[in-house]
Amino acid sequence: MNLQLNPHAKVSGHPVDDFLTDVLEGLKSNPKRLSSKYFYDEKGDRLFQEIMAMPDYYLTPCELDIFKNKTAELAQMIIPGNDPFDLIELGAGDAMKSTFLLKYLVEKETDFTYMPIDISGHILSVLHEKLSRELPDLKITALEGDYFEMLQKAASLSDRKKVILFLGSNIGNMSREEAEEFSLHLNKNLAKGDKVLIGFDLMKNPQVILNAYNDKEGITAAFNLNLLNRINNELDGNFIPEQFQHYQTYDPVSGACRSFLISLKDQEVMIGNEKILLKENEFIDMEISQKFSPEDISQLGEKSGFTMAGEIMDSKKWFVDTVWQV
Ligand code: AVJ
Repeated sequence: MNLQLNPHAKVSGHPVDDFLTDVLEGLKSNPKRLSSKYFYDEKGDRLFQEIMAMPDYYLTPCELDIFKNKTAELAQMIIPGNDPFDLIELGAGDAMKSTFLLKYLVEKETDFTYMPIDISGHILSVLHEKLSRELPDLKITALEGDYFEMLQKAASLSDRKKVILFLGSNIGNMSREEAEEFSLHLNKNLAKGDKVLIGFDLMKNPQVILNAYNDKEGITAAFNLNLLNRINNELDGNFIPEQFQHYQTYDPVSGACRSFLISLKDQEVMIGNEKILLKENEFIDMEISQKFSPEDISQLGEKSGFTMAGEIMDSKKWFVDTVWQV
C-alpha cells in the first residue's frame, strides 16, 4: 500500500529513486500525469505560501476563522475525556491554524503533548523554536517523517489517547480511492476513543472554487510549472516550462477541481536517458483538489469505521472541520 498520499508526507526509502520512478511512470502513462505530492520543494513551499496569501484562495482564511473564532467549541469536540492525550498533527508545517488551539488548551491547563509530524525537518525546528517561545508550557515532541511511520512511533512513545489533526483539505489531493485507503489505515492505526479532526473544503459556487485555483497573477500556474523545474534540477530533465500552459477546471457534478499542464507544441523531453514525447495540446494531469458534499464526508467516515463526533464550519459555511471517533 502506498502511504505517501500527501504532499507533505515523507518519501521513504530512496527519495530520489521514488521520485524518478513516479515521474517516469506518470509520463509514460496515457494520459500523462505527475503527482502534486512533489510540488513542495523549497520553491514550491514558497509558492504555496504565496497562494495562501492570495485574496481568492479562501481555504486558509476559512479554516483560520474556525481555529481563531470557534476555538472553545473545537476544543470541546476533540478533547478525549479527562485523560492526558497526544495531539498529533499530520503535515504540521508552520502550524499557523493549530497554534490558536494549542494556546487555548495550554491556557485551560489541559494535559496533552503536541506532536507535529512533517517531512521537513527544517520546518519542524522552526516550529519547535516558535512554539517554545510563544507557549513555554507546551509539551512538544516533533516527529520528522512519513505519516504512518511516525504515527506508529507516536504510539510506541506513549499509550495515551490520541487526537489526530489533518487540516487544510489536504485530503482533497487524494483520489476518492486514496482518501478511503488513507482513512481506513488511519482508523486501523488508532484505538477506541481516539479522534481525528479532518479539514474538508466544501462544494460551493463553482466560480468561487475555480477562482481560487485560477489566479490571474499566475501563482498557481507557477506552482504547477515548478514541478517541471524540479524534475530538471533533481532528475536531470530538460523541460522548457515556457512551452507548457496551466489549465484549471472545476466540475460541479463530481466536485473535482483539477489542474493540467498543456503542451504548446510537439516536443521531446529528456529525463536522464529517458525520452518523453509530447504532442501539441497533449495534457499532463497534475493535481486534484477535491471538493466535498456533506454526504461525501459522512460516507467516507462510515466506510472507514469511524463514528461522527462533531463538525464546525466557518461563518461562510465554505469549509468544515469534521471530528471522527474510533
Ligand atoms: C495544500 C492541498 C490544500 O489543493 O487547495 C493550492 C494545494 N494547489 N492551490 C489545495 C493547492 C493549488 C492545496 N492543498
